[in-house]
Amino acid sequence: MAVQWYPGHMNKARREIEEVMTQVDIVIEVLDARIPDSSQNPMLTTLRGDVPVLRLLNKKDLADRSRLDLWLEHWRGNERVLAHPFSTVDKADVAKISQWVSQMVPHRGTAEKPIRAMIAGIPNVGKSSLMNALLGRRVAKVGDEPAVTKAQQKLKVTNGFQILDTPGILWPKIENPDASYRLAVTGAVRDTAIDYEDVALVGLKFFLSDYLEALITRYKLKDVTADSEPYDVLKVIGSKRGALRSGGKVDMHKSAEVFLNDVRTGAIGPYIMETPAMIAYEEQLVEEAKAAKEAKRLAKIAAAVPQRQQASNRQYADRHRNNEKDSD
Ligand SMILES: Nc1nc2c(ncn2[C@@H]2O[C@H](COP(=O)(O)OP(=O)(O)OP(=O)(O)O)[C@@H](O)[C@H]2O)c(=O)[nH]1
Ligand SMILES: [Mg+2]
Repeated sequence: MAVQWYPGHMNKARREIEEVMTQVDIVIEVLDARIPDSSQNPMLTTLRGDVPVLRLLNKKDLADRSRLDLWLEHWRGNERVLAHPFSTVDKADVAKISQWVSQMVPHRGTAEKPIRAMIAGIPNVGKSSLMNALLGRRVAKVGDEPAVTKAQQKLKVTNGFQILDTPGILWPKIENPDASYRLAVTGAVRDTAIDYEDVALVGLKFFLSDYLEALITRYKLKDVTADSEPYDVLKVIGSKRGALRSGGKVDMHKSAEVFLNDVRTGAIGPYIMETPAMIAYEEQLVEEAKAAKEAKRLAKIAAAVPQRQQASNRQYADRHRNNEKDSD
């Protein structure tokens, strides 16, 4: 699946972040609480070096609290990582940020030595909403468009706490195809090459296995179990919600739109698409696939050696014959 991040974009973002990292004391990494792993940027950890990170699991209003706790537990113990469930519309959460950053950067926080923070995250996680909420005014445009790059300036949150005026926009994980689908289901990445209907079917398969009751309740489904075919269920949802073509047949594309819209706005109920155990398993599969590919490449080289040897033997024999002819 092609999530549209071009090498040029990545290199530019990487250079910018590398440069900025020398001027900041803490990174505020905004994640989508519904995909705590897939909404991370794999490069950020490397670029960050020793700079501590405050991970805000944003959109907690859409997330399932019990799975959120698994992630908090998973990250606990890393002294350079502090993670909290978060919502940019929860005033109490926004008010706690100063305290959280002070906890991570205790040696700064005065007017002379303010804590300098950078907000970073993949598209659509809520970086602009966070900046606006922190400053109590509209400094960044909320929506789908990436921020316009301009000269970096610091904005004052309090006397001892500053944030950079442009958040670092990073690319999501794209190595794992399952992660790409989850980014598409939650709406973190909208313009993908994959078919809308496919995204809806992946989402539906997930709700059937992990949140069956919520799904049944939302659409008043009958005779649907975890083993039901997602395609059949999507058809039922479409017919119930009036996603019909002229003639009364279910329009599967419209059904997919209806369903995905419900998933993205949280109308089915709070959910989280990944757990630490599941990610560990997927990472293992990705590693195995990489290892298998490498083994295949090496086998091909090994197989090519005898061929090369044979070819050089033939060349040698030909040369030998020609030499014999010449000396005749
Ligand atoms: N449900 C919910 N939605 C939120 C929350 N915070 C932000 N959003 C929504 O998420 C969407 C994206 O928010 P932005 O602040 O524009 O995200 P961004 O990270 O700046 O996006 P880019 O500039 O594209 O990188 C908007 O529709 C926000 O209203 C939250 O806590 N809960
Ligand atoms: Mg933004």
